[in-house]
Amino acid sequence: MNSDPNQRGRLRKAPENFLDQAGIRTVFAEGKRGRRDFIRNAFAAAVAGTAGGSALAQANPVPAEGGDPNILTLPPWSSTLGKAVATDGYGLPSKYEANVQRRPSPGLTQTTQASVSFAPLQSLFGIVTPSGLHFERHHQGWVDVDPSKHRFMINGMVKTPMVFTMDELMRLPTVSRFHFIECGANSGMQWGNVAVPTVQYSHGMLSCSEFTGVPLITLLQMAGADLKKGRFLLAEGADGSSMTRTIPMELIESGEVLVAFGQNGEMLRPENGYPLRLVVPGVQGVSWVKYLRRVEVGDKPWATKDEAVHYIDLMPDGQHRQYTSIQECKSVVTTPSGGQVLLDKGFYSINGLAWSGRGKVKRVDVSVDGGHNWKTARLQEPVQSKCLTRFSLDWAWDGKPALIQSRAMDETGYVQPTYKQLRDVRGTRSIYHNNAIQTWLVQESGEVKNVQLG
Ligand SMILES: Nc1nc2c(c(=O)[nH]1)N[C@H]1C(S)=C(S)[C@@H](COP(=O)(O)O)O[C@H]1N2
Ligand SMILES: [Mo]
Repeated sequence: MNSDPNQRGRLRKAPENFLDQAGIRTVFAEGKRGRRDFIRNAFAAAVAGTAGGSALAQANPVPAEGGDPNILTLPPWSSTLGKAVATDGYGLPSKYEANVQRRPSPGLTQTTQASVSFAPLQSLFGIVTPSGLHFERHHQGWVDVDPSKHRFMINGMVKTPMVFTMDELMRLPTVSRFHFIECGANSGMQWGNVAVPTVQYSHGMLSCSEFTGVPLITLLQMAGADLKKGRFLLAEGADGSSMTRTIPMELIESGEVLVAFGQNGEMLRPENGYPLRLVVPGVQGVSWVKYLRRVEVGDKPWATKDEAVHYIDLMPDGQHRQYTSIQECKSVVTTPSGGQVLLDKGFYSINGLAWSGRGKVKRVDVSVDGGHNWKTARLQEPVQSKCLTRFSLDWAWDGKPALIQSRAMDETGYVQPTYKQLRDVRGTRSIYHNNAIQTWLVQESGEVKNVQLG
């Protein structure tokens, strides 16, 4: 084992646990160039503090003497009575925001039952995805579960099999935590070098909410689960998809896995699993079983259809990698991004999202020249574990073509790979777990396009 602590951090050995059963965790060496970048980046970060000010000086508001009629004349809403309180009782966004919607991808076959719609990442601020814009992925359509009839059962290697009503569950002590959920197939179309037009379609199977629920370990203890022998848990949903996934017990013992009913301060939305879903922080979306009705404690993985046939990674040697559930460190610039147009030269706040299924985001670097030079971005506080983190960098656009990228690093020292690094290990025939660095080309016209660099 290498004794250089930096080297050790970057070339982390695959931990010998269930999630990495195949023993082929994708780990990327930064190599010598990376180390130099590291030093250069530290320098760039120091400069960015001062350089930021000069970029901002190029921001371009219209001077007040311009006599903008929108400031000189009172609009009707300033000189009339407002509307009475909303009578429908549940607030809606302004009608001027009607184009901010989740959308099914034009490139994917949609049937009424098996479908996906993507969150509009280009339109969101901060880290929370409003519940009505949360991406949706259903293997057999979403269902409208009656909470008074919904039951949650614990069986398998337990002393006392138990069945809970929603009322019984909701009386227990709860926790509320912010976590991202990302479908393992997010960015999947880009394996084949398909230039998906917008960040909504390239990265929008990603959302982040405050989830409220009971730690699953509490419920397992109530049922007297045999945690010595029962090292695995099967989670099952109540919809027609027979969604079943194996969860390793060490994740549950960490206390992070929740049996959740709350999302952003209210009950889960039907599309997101109302009235109960599993929250498995850091793990790909498919394991976050919705309409959760049963968990079973067992002593080996189940190899169900959704972990033996689907959600496996086809490697270059023709073998399949199984149980690669953790969503590795990834980031994407959401502004500017594909389909947007920069109207003028001058100041822009490049910003985007970074996340890691292994903990906190430690740092994000941004490049405007396709990865030759990097500057360290600001991270918006609080930076939370297995949660989206918003980053930003001040930028003055000179009107010339620019290649915008972000590269995230998590607290384990893992660095988000380039497409070349990713393909060297994973080949080109995968569907899942594409966490490569995204590139947006800003053209002289100001139009922003998705391009793929090695
Ligand atoms: N019961 C059930 N749970 C499910 C699914 C499903 O179809 N049925 N889809 C899974 C997949 S593939 C993903 S990515 C996430 C999506 O969660 P969301 O629709 O709340 O975004 O739910 C998972 N849980
Ligand atoms: Mo998924």
